Amino acid sequence: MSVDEAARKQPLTNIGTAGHVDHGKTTLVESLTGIWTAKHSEELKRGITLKIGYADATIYKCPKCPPPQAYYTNATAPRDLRCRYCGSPLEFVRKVSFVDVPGHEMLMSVMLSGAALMDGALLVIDASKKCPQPQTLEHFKALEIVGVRNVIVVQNKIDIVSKERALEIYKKALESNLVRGRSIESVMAAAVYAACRELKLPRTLDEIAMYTRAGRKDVARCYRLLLREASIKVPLPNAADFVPRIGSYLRLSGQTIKRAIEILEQARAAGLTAGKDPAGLAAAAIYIAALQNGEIRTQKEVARAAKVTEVTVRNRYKELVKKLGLKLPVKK
Ligand SMILES: Nc1nc2c(ncn2[C@@H]2O[C@H](COP(=O)(O)OP(=O)(O)OP(=O)(O)O)[C@@H](O)[C@H]2O)c(=O)[nH]1
Ligand SMILES: [Mg+2]
Ligand SMILES: [Zn+2]
Repeated sequence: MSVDEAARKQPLTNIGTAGHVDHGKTTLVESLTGIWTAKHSEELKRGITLKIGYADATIYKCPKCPPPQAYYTNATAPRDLRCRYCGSPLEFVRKVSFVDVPGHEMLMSVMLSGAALMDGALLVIDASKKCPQPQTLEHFKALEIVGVRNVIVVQNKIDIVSKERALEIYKKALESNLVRGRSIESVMAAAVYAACRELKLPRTLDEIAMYTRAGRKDVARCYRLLLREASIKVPLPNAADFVPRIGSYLRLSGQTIKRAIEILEQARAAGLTAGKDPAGLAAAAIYIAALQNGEIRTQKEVARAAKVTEVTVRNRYKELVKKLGLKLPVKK
């Protein structure tokens, strides 16, 4: 590497975070850099940021695609550094450092010392809360006073604005006496699952059950009751809806994601998908597509990304390969 090139690969810009406590600043930095900046034991225990955190990210750009899809970071780009949409090799843009500050009102002084280092900032706003929250305003003013002029407002948690819908479904469950004799948690989880299904958000029952003390079985039972007793209608889940999320978690190329959707389409036409868990099917299709495109991921990795068991991936995979007569590269 030449001296010029080495210098170019150093981060020259500090991008800060700002915004009310718990709105998702550290989470945003993690999704851009792959690094969870809150490392102190007290922070991990309490789940809030107490000190300034740092993480670097490299920004890449596809020379052919239009923005914003042209942009990637080292944490979001496919491993082969080719564009997910068109396959072009990505070009290095620059390296930046993120300066992640706490949002808690007691820690305003820490936020201010962080702000002194910022060239620009991301003001994070939680879409599910009323806006503006006190520290949203306070941080915004602080940035202004310190002279940070380049501020981008980022709205996140847009995936949970359907909370209202989940509550409505829960209310319906209450009215139809469904809650009697059942844990409130499993009924609530079933309502959240129903809301996700309505909105076509690919979340599995297992994923949702994970957040409750109720088991998957309980939640599943409540969900079925909910559909029947409270006559809630939800569209059937589609395996293809799960593919982009699993694929991006595994950092697969766009080509592989496209291929996986093709395989699922073939499977559907051949009548192999009815009654099968869509996340498991999507995982198997991704596993096959990745093998075919030489982007090897293990069954374990794929199972983890899809939040299904390895046995499910293996069974669905064997079935798809056999019944669709798919060709796989021979192991060397
Ligand atoms: N559903 C959902 N949850 C999110 C999102 N972003 C963050 N969260 C959750 O919100 C909570 C707080 O996230 P953090 O990233 O710790 O928030 P923060 O702004 O860094 O908090 P402080 O540093 O303590 O001010 C965590 O439980 C996150 O998992 C999102 O886009 N959607
Ligand atoms: Mg934080
Ligand atoms: Zn591209």
